[in-house]
Amino acid sequence: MTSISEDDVQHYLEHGYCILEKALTADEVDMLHGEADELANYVTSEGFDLLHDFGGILEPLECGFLDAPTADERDYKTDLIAYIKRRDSLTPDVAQFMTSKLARWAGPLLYGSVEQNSPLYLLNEQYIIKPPKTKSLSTFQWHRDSDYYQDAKCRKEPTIACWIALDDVDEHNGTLYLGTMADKHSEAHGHHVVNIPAGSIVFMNCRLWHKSLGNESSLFRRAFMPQFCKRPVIDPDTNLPVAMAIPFE
Ligand SMILES: O=C(O)CCC(=O)C(=O)O
Repeated sequence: MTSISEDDVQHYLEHGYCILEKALTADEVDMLHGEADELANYVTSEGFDLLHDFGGILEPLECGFLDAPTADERDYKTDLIAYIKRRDSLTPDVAQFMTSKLARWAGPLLYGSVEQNSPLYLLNEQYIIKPPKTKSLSTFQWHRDSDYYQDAKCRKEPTIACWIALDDVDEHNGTLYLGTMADKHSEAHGHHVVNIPAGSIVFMNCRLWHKSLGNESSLFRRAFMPQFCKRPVIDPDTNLPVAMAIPFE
């Protein structure tokens, strides 16, 4: 299995990102690619427009595909066993992939050390799907993931996004541009254009400026992006986790 090296950790600390090319097996890519299509087909068949109604973002456990949680799945946002039960009812083996492999790559990067990788919590998981021929509609402007939080304390909490390409990506079909960790974004700082095959992962610090292009190709572009944190990120208004807080290790 691919592992995180000291060089990967150093690159992540210095640049706010690192890329593991072809980290997933073909079966893992097929599994996630299939789940992305199943969810996209579901919302479309229910009369929704993927971009207009969902901004191209589908959260597997929240997009309406699953029925309400059963009694023993009710705590699925904070309890690992309940989460796995609910996750497996959608696609068996995705939870296993995330707990056994993905978390082992994300942990050392989030902690900045190949020695330390826990505690680790799953914060969120989402598919980002760009339909064909949506060049001007499926762009993401320059942003940092931490900016999505209203609360200043939440914004300071270090989190890591694991952006997994499920199709080969390039400038034609809506790839990522990776900027810097500077306080303010400036085109003058330069950017890295991500050109990677399906099954590769871009790990991003929540303070990294990034954007993505629209998809001008004739095929769908799919990515799967779980995010991890060191401790639950709590909404001060509700005293509940902002999304999920599932202890993985
Ligand atoms: O998948 C993409 O095109 C970009 C996603 C992104 O930047 C994000 O969700 O923060």
